[in-house]
Amino acid sequence: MVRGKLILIEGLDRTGKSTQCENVVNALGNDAVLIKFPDRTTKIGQLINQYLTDKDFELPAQSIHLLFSANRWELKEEIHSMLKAGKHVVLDRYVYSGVAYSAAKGIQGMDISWCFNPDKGLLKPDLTLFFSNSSNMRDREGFGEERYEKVEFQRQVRDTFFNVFDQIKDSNRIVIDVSDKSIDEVFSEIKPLIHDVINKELGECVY
Ligand code: Z5A
Ligand code: MG
Repeated sequence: MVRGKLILIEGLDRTGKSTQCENVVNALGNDAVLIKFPDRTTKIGQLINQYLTDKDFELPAQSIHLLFSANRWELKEEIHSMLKAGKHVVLDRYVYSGVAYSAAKGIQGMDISWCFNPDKGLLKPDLTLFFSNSSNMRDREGFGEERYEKVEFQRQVRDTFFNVFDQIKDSNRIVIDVSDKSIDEVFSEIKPLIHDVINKELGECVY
């Protein structure tokens, strides 16, 4: 059995990650499964959801950071089993979001290295597509509804993502500039990259 590939779409808020994850999974049909982080359906995911949507539900930054990571660990074995069974797993956000959103808060001691530690040992994607933009995504539907959706914080997150990429080396990561591109244009750009990775023979990797 040839193992499936782990494909991650990461990026800034409202850059169209979920839209393109769905496009990819639809294009791959029965061979692919979509997993979105945070997975708000688990016990830990429900706490994360409450934190993101209820401004009166406060948690220390360290606690919510560890919950996001714990949410990825909850699904590690399930993802591993699907890959071993030959399914491609498409991830909508993962470790890089975990590190960047927490480190961007600028809390003493919560630097990139501290934030990355709890994710060490998780499966590393075979391909990471990072959606970047130069234009403002705040006009896209839904922006501003959740805790982190503030223009100034998003600017800090953007800078932090690139600092994270300097510190966590990953030769399987490709930055896609989605500014002023339609949904179809972005999909046309990523389709050949997905096609390439699923046809490669690759060993399994962990962070
Ligand atoms: N977070 C964290 O802190 N730590 C972690 O470990 C993880 C996450 C995993 C919730 O994430 C928050 O959790 C997030 C990071 C933090 N906070 N912020 N900010 P989420 O993934 O659940 O967030 P979301 O609600 O799904 O939003 P999103 O992911 O940022 O949006 P998106 O997936 O990138 O965009 P979309 O839903 O595909 O598209 C948004 C709208 O734009 C929609 O109406 C589309 O039809 C439209 N769209 C999409 N593409 C285009 C193009 N190309 N042109 C025009 N319009 C488009
Ligand atoms: Mg999304």
